[in-house]
Amino acid sequence: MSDLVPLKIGITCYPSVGGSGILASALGEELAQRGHEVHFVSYERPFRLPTDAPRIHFHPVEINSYGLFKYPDYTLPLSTKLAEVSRTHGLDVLHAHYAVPHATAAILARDMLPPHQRPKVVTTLHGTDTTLLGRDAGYSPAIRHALEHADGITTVSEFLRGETHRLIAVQRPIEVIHNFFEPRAPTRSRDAVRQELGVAPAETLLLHASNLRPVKRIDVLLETFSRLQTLPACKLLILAGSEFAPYAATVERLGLGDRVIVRENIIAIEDYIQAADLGLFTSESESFCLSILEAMAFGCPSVATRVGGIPEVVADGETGVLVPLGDNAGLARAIDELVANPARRAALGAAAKQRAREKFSAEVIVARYIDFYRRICAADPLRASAR
Ligand code: GMT
Repeated sequence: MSDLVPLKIGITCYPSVGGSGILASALGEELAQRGHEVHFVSYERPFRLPTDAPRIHFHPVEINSYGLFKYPDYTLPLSTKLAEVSRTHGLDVLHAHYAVPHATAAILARDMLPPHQRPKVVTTLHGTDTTLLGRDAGYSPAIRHALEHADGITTVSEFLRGETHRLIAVQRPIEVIHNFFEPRAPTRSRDAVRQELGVAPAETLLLHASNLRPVKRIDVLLETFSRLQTLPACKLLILAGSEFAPYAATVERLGLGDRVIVRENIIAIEDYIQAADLGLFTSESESFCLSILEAMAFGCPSVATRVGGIPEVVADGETGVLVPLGDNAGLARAIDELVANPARRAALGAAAKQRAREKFSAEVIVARYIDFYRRICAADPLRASAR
């Protein structure tokens, strides 16, 4: 198949707020902008997907819960829908983002079809599918089976490739294709957003963005913020991908009520990221940490725990500061030093923005995915000649 022939790509992912769904939506949008035909299949439309972009289609999965089922099943209706969309639109590739249940549903869909109608299945592992579910005896064998039967496997970091081989014992080659972030233009000015947040020009605004899952260690985030020497000059903005209410008591106990600002389920994240001066991320495990890259793209450096794939995103000491997991005093010290030294913060931020553009832009990363798709498709003469 010539490199000039546009590809027809199906993408299945979680449509909700979370790194894998955000990346999958952005990838589909970029592929369509490059002339490829993109079909999203999920139980809801991915929340960041534009509604009117050309060559982007959405196919909802209908889930029927029968009285016999104690839990509604998603994997089988998803696999059936993926097979139907593949057959109807002649898909070249089915790209599953996050192994559970998307990787299994994708190979099931492919195997339902006659050989000449079968798309190639690519699975991208994003993090907790390996680092959490890969340790779960109820999931690991099924994930391994789905990966062994995929036509291509990618992970979003070198760290995650290593963990996938170690925890899931996959014998197949795994390609590392890092995440990307292409910032949209903010809809409001930095000053207007800081005014909305009640942040004075002289104050330093710290930023944390995540879905608040336990692995993010929001307890450490709040405890670190509370022990800052520079606390009177700081505020903390939390862009929460889920309800923050479970942490409200901790905020009160630490006496942070007037310094912690929360915004839940924000779609226009760029408005708020541009308003921040410093990121703070305290995860105990992260395969990549898209939120750090989003901040870097706006020249906002981060202080973060040195875990997982984060050292592949942040050049420690050059575009941010990494601190060993468990050294909460070290996190607070690093924040204090950067709050007290705006010139160093600005230098880190400028380098962070350049690194985001040079290593993690859509231009660099989307080309990697397209090249990977074409190599996978070329490996199947039957499929290549069928078009
Ligand atoms: O736990 C989350 O952050 C959500 C999760 C997901 O899959 O939606 O994020 C994972 O995928 C992101 C996109 O590839 C990565 O940036 C995150 O580091 C990763 N999360 C973890 O590894 C904990």
